[in-house]
Amino acid sequence: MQPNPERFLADLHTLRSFGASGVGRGVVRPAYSDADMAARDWLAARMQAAGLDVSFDPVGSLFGVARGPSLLLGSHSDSQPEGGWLDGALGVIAALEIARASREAGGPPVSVVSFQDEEGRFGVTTGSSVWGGALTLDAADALLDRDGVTFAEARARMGARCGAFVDPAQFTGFIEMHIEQGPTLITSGEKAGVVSAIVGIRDVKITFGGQQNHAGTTPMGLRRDAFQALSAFNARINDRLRPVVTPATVWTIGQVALHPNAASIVPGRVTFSMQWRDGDSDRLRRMEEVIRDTAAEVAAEMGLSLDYGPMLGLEPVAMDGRLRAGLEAAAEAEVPGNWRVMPSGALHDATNVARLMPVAMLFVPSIGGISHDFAEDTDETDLVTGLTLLARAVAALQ
Ligand code: HGY
Ligand code: MN
Ligand code: MN
Repeated sequence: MQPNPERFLADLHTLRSFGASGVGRGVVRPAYSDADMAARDWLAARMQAAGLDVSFDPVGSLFGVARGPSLLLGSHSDSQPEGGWLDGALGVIAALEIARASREAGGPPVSVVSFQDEEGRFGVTTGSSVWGGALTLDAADALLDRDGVTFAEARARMGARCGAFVDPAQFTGFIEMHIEQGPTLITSGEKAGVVSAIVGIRDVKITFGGQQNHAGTTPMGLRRDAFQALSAFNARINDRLRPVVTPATVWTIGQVALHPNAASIVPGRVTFSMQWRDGDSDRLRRMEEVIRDTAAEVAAEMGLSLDYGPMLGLEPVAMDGRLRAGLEAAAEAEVPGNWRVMPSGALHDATNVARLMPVAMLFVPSIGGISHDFAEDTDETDLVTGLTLLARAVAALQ
């Protein structure tokens, strides 16, 4: 099988044009946006031209299926609100190119997927969570984005495109190629990472309710200020998580809505996201205890109400031994001594697909270790090395 680097890079750049931010190679292509749906329609046409049987499932995940039992390759084509051109897109276009190259070579059959809402406009890897069974469609439909739009309303935008769920039994395994999105490979100078396991995640919305009031007349001692509560909570959890975590554990308050968000008003309410990730489910649980206890303590001390929303979560997942060994052998053949086995700190659709079939993942370096930012990039030579490595692995694994 001979993947075509020019055709691969040309398609990757065309996909980038859907929702191009105008800043570097950035994209703004959140799930179900006009840019996302236009990109999916273009991808569907490319899959059809590659001889694949194309369909959208009920949530808008796009499948191009080869005849007979096949390996499934792919990732996602939606982006963060400010995203890069490669996060997800790389895995989808590499899959498309390998499916084409494989067909031209007379086999093995390779199928392609672009999952919907991996970036969690509504949840955490929503499209593959539904396909994999971690989330029911009814539960997904009730999820809200940050503007209060439901998942049901958003997926209705895909209209008549959507059909039935694709039967996972026809796939022998799933391999997702992705940029690393962190500093490890770019720092070591290695060209590939074969993933050992993907971390687990917990994600919850917390609300402190205080008393909105006049910022000039309300004495400091009488305030019930929601921002002060968030500030105290953040300082305390950073302190209290220290005995529980390892250097690999991460936590983030990334989204904050302060009400009414005005300079002369003591804020009456704050709702914020609290997310934490680790490779050990028990540590995730112990972190949750610290987070819940600290939120309750701050609310009680400062006289605020506390609402602890529903928690979304995915468990850590180990990669399949056979598929991983296939990637490792291909890595050693393509870039001898210049690759490593490593965990993934980012979430990926592979986590959910692991409930259905064996999964594995391949990383290529990220320049500056930057992702979820318009500045995300990878040297195109490294992209092609990853493509070639993946094609070698796929040919050997069938
Ligand atoms: O947040 C993540 O890890 C992924 O990019 N969805
Ligand atoms: Mn991704
Ligand atoms: Mn991402």
